Amino acid sequence: MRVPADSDFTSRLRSAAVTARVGLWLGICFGVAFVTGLVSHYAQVPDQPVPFPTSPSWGYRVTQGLHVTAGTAAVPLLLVKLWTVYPRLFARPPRGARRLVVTAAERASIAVLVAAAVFQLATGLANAAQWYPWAFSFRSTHYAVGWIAIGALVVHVAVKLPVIRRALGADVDDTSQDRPAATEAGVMSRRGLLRATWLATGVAVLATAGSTVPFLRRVSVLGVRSGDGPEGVPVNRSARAAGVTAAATSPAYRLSVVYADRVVSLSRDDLAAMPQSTQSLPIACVEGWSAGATWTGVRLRDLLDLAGAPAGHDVLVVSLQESGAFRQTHLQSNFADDQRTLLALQLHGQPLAIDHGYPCRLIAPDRPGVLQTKWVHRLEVQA
Ligand SMILES: Nc1nc2c(c(=O)[nH]1)N[C@H]1C(S)=C(S)[C@@H](COP(=O)(O)O)O[C@H]1N2
Ligand SMILES: [Mo]
Repeated sequence: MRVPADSDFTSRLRSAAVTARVGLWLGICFGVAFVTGLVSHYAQVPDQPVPFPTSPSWGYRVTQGLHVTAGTAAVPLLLVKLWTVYPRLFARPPRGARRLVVTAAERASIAVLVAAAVFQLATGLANAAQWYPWAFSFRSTHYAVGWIAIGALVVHVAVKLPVIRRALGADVDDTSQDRPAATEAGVMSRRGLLRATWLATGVAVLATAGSTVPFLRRVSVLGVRSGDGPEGVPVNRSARAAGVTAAATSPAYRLSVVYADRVVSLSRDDLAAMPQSTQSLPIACVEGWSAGATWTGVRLRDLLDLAGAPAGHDVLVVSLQESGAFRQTHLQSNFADDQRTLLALQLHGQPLAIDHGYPCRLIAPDRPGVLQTKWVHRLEVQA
């Protein structure tokens, strides 16, 4: 088999005019995904120099919905963009040592960009589909590679800025920046290709956005877990998967609230006998789905008061679950002291289903779903 040469690619569709237009939207998607990704990462850092805010309660729902939607939209854009530029892979290396070094450096930076971009979209999509075919920690790896991708993107845009500006400033059918080999009309017009690209992007967005935008739910064929679960709220990990069914339904269940050497022990009936508060707070999973819900239960602050804990302390929230990354979470003091933060006993006016965290679960405003601990067993006020 013969390796193709740059001159084998003759379609005028593979032009900077198309690449720059698709690239602009791809850059916007990566920018949005990067910024919202930083937010999501920071929200999950236990020790926050600047406390993550508890308001608006739907903030994380919006930023994480945007994150997953922007990543999904980037998939068709990246595919089209790579298609328009890949003949360059087969371009002959230039003559002369200096130009060779410059070209090699440019190629290497593009290799890093493409590898990082493909890695981010592939791992992000797999995560949104709750498929973890790898051994590394998703969050720290996706975060680290996010920096590499955005760094390589900034370098790439800076290097290509003259070409991008000329391409975006001229008509889409302008051929002044085309490769010399691109001399033939493509299978469709450039406008047609762009329209098809925007359409594919729109379909990708609609197919996933319904996991977080309720009225799109019916069109979101690819949306994961959009509404199946007791009370119409999706379930991420079931009680059976977490191995807590027996402990959660046992009459011996007690909640312990621990502050210094004080321990307060409460049954579910004790919790139900305390003053109850009802709050509308969404569950917003890092995987992109979210759902608004109405919770009723005991204010976390009231429980901390029972143990004599003053305001301003972080709380370790420990579940009945014996293993797994989310068996316990760190609740920052501003969340612990917020009047809307509950140890919920009910969802939509019904006793919590076991898959939603019976006997009781944490629900706090503007908090990533992964930290809304279910089947709570102990609250340990930190020193
Ligand atoms: N103990 C425990 N709590 C947990 C989890 C878990 O695995 N174990 N999963 C979390 C995740 S990832 C999400 S998105 C929410 C989902 O809550 P739901 O299943 O009630 O919708 O629960 C959180 N609470
Ligand atoms: Mo989640």
